[in-house]
Parts: sequence; C-alpha cells; structure tokens
Amino acid sequence: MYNKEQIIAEILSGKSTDVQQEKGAVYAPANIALCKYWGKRDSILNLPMTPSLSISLAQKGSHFAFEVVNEKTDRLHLNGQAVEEQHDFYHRLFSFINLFRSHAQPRLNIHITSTIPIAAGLASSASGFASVVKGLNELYRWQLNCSELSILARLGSGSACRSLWDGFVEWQYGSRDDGMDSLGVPLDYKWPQFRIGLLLASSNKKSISSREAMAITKQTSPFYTLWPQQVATDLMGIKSALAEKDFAAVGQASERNALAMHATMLTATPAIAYSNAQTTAWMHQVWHLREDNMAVYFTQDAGPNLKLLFLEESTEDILQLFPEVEIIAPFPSR
Ligand code: 2P0
Repeated sequence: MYNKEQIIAEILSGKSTDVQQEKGAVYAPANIALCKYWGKRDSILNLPMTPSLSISLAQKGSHFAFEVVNEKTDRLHLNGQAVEEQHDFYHRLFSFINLFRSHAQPRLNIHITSTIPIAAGLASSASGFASVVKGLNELYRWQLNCSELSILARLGSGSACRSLWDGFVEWQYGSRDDGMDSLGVPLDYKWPQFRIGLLLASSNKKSISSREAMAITKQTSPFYTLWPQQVATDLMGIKSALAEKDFAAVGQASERNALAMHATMLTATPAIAYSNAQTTAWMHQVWHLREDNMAVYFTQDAGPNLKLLFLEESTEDILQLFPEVEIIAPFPSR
C-alpha cells in the first residue's frame, strides 16, 4: 500500500516546491460520466474498481485563482463568500494543498468560483480538484503535463482525473498498486451536436457523500459483484457507438449504466436512494418521449438531478418539454 506523499514525491521528483509565481488563475471543466466510477480498490489513492468514461462540460466548471499572502493563515472564498477554517471544504482543500508544501511556505488567498451548484451531484469536486492541481502547477511552475496532473487530481477526488481535458475522456483504471497507470486519457471522438441538459431536482447538499456511498455499496450490495462486468459491457458499447456516431446506442448504454449503478446502491444496507419524486417523474417523462420516437436519454449521478442526453436537432423540443433545463454544448464551436 502506498500513501499520497509517496506518489506526489515520485511525480515531482527533481521539481521544486518553492513558490515561483505570486498569483495566477486557472480553469477546469466539470465532467459527467456516461459510464460511471462507483467503488474503489484503494481508498487512499482513489484507485477505482473499474474504468469509466465522461464528457467534459466546457464552460461549466471551476475557476481557481490564487495569490501568495504575507499572513499566518490561508484564506478561502467560494463563489465570493469567505469559507471559515472550521468548514469541511476548507479542511479538505488545504489538507490536499498541504501534501505539496511545508508549513514554512507562505500562505495563500484562494478564490474558487464554481459555475455549477456545489455538492448537488453535478461533479463539482471533479472540476474543483482538477483546477487546484492546475493552480499548483502554476504556483510552483512545475510544467507537468495533463497526464501527470490527472494522477495528482485523482488523489484529491477520483473523478477529477477526467477533468483535465475537454470532450470525451476515459479513466483507464490501471493495474499498478501505486496508481501510476490510473489516469484520464482524452478520446478522439468529436461530436459538436452532442448536448447535455441539466435538470436540477434539488441544489441542496447531498444526504450522503459519494465517497461514503460507494464504500457502503461495495461492502454490502449483493449486486456489486455484477458491476465490473456491467461496466465492461457498457464501456465497450459506448466507445463503439461514439466511433460510429450512433446516438441511440450511446444513450441506451449510458442510461442503463446509470440505472445499474443506482440498482447497486438501492440494494446496499442501508439502502442508498438519491432519487426524489421529481427525479422519478422526469425519468418516466423521458421513457414516454422515447416511446414517441424522440432520441432523448438520461444519466444520473450521486444526487437527485438528472442529465438529459440528446442531439442539437432536439433542442427546441427539449426546451418546450423541460422549461427548467439548462443546456450545455460540450464542444463549443469556437
Ligand atoms: C462518476 N461519481 O463517475 C461517479 C458517478 C458519482 C456518480 O465520481 O471519493 O467525488 O472523491 O473519489 O469522484 C463522484 O465521486 O469520489 C463520482 P472520490 P468522487 O462521476
């Protein structure tokens, strides 16, 4: 078993951790998994049981700005609001940053601005930790590449390793105990017509963190033994459908993968149910629309919100049917 410090030392070998840049600003997109990460083989290094595949959300993500300050404590602002030292998020962020610096180093004033609701199952920790490692890469001028940053981001939050790139990204789960082969790999499928529709059933903080939920599921769900095989099938199906631009096949496999993930959670002890009545109503609406031959599918993460999957040609219909939807074009035309 390795610890995070050993992995960081290996990636940073020969690089300085003296501050090189007084201030900077970076950005990382959020990502939505079409084939989900659910369960770890190593909970220290966030090494997953299976591979996964995501689409990055372009302008929806985390802006991270830092400034070196001559003060005794670090300061953090989230969406313009000061975050107190006692807060869980403050603790989680600076525990991560402290893995990279000694106490003698100057403190930081950090502003994180998220363009997605925090902790609403919309992958905010993914863009958050990806932006942090990009910020540290500037602060110390390490000049690490995206693959190295992906491994570092994973140490903060598993799904963050997919947020170093735009477009479709596969998290190759790897087989090494040190996780050096467990990182994001950008996939060469461009699909400018691909759309994601965010449907917020609640922007409250989730009842149970995905970290805790995946541990309980892995330990107690009788269906969890089926999960790795389901992922293998869905991942292969999604990748070949992306290569052929077969939207129905992408949608079908993605929706089934999300439902299978939630089936493992519903059969955990205690049961973990992220859906609320609104979530279920939207699912039925999507299934009815498909009976009427509309090409719309959904995926769902560790929260009640739903993400619709559709193509540009359905935009007008989607806006009429789901007036509250927020539509994202993951491949901006610029
Ligand atoms: C995913 N989720 O693939 C899955 C689907 C939620 C549902 O990755 O413990 O915050 O930090 O490694 O990455 C959310 O879990 O968990 C997640 P940690 P993370 O997007």
